[in-house]
Parts: sequence; structure tokens; C-alpha cells
Amino acid sequence: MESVNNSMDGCDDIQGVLSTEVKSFFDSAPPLKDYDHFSEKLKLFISQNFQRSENQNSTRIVCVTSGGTTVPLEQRCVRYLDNFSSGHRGATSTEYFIKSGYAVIFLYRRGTCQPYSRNLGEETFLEYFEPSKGTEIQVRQSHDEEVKNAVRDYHTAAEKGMLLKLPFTTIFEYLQLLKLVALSMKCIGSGGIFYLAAAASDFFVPWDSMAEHKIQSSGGPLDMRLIPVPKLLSVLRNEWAPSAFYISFKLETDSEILLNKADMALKKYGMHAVVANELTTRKEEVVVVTSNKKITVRRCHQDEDVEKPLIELLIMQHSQYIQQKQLGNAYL
Ligand code: PAZ
Repeated sequence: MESVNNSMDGCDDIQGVLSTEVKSFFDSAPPLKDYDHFSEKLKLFISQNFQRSENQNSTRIVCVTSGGTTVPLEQRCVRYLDNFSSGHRGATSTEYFIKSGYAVIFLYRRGTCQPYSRNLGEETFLEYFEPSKGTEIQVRQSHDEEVKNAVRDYHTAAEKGMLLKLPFTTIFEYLQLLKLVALSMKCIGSGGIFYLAAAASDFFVPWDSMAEHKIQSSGGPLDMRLIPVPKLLSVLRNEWAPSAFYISFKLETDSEILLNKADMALKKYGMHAVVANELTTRKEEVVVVTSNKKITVRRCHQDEDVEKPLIELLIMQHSQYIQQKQLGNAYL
């Protein structure tokens, strides 16, 4: 009897510490500048997609997070910590979700890869065009097809109301946006997916202990304390949008620990699938870890996207999840 009670108390304690950490993160974070604007856009996007579907149960919306978050070192930020993420995974996956009929809320790091323009090289962009008669500009013959396809696909997605883009830079903005999106998506139930491909910072400097002004180099070596970012996955999964389908990502550079870490994340946070990838091979191969199997997904050719077979597989798993939920409800 005693041991049962103790273990329950232990769980409550952990949950309690967790929610205190989460609460204090949000309480002390600088408020999101465009909160009301984003909130309105989300409401409209979700209600339009409800109306577009045959019935409310068939609405499919996925929140794709993409790119890395920064950790500011000063409140009037001159310097920050960053990570490698290019946003390629998120942008590419967004295109395949839209192609399969999902509306996408694309939560992306400013300046990273974007759906449909990810292959139009940033540095060589101007070379895609050439002046023609008078003041007109035309697409060079050599790039005609890729530019026209990109423009056509982007506008089709935008006109059909299937793509909503919300930008972030810092870890503070990212987590506040994720919370806002999750609370807005709660009404979608099992038709919602969270596809968490962003490389979110693991450590940060709390806003209230951060230097206000630019840190001076005349002060000698820089001594700074970074604390762990509270793990929001459990709160997201259990409280903010509990019926959605959850896919998180695990990146490692050491292949020996990758699958174990993915397994741990699956269990610890109650994810439905964890996509495990290694830094150097992430564009070629990933492993989808679920509670009963591990499936390796590879691209067949170097011109192909690994996201194509990956999204096909995940959509199949999502459909099974919806069916199970509906069967479960039928027996209630
Ligand atoms: O953004 P990108 O295409 O350069 O890389 C994708 C990725 C490796 C960031 C993503 O697949 C991923 O693993 N995200 C989670 C990273 C993490 O473990 O926090």
C-alpha cells in the first residue's frame, strides 16, 4: 500500500517540478511581439481548413517545426548561440505533406530553407533571371522549369489555404509559438500531427539573469551559466494537444547511441514515432522508431528526397492511429 502511494507521490512530484519549470520559463520569457496577429492567423487558418474538409473528423493539419533556435546572451542581443540546422528537413517535409492533402503550419527559423524555394540557391538566385526587352526580366532557359514549378506549387498551396508560415528566431519565441499553435490545434483532435524537426536549443540563459547590454570583452574570460531548457514535450503531448499524433526527431553524431536515445525519447515523452538521424547521413537515411518496430527509410537515388518515403510512411501510421482512435470512441 505504502509503496504504491509513494510511487504515485513521486510521479506527482516530478510532474510538479516539471510544470513549475515550464511555468517559470513562460513567465520570465520576453512576450512574443506578434502574439495577437499570429493567434488571429491561426484561428482563421484552422477554421478555413475545417470548412474545406468533408467533415470535421477528416481535417488533417500538421505543425512542422523547422530550423534551429538561437539562445541570446544579452537582452539587447548582439551575440547568441546557434546550431547547424538548415531547415531543409522541415521545408521538404512540408511540401510532401501538402501534396498528400495535409494543411501545414510551418513554424520556421527566420532565414532558413523554405518550402518550394529550397532548391533555388540563395547565393545564385539572381543568375536564374536575365534582362529581356526594355525593362522586362525573364527566367533563363536553363532554370525555366525549376523556377516555374516552384512558383506554381507555392501559389497553389497558398491559394488553397494549405500553408501558414510562422517565423521564430530565439528559443523564447519558438516555445511560445509552439504553445500557441498546440492550443489552437487542440480542436483538431487525432487529425492533427506535430512533426518536430526543429533543432531546439537544449540550454539557455534565463531572461531575468541575462546581461541587458552588450557584454564587454574588457572583463576578461566570459563566465556564463546556461541551464537546461525545460522539456516541454510531455506538456505538449499530455496537456496542450493530447489527441494529436506526435513525431519527434533525435539527432546524434555517434551512431552507437542513436537508436537507444530515440527509444528513450519515444517512451519518456509518449511519442508515436521518433525519427532517428545522424548528422552526416541525415539527407540519405533515417530510422523511424515506434513502440513495436524500427524501420529504416532510405532515398533510392541521390536526386530524391528521403522525406518522400518518410512522409508516406508517417501518413500511413497517422491514418492507422486515427482509425484506432475512432474504433476506441465507438466502444466508449
Ligand atoms: O534542418 P536540417 O535539414 O539541416 O537538419 C534536420 C535535423 C537534423 C535538424 C532534424 O532531422 C532533427 O533531427 N531535428 C531534431 C534535432 C534534435 O535532436 O534536437
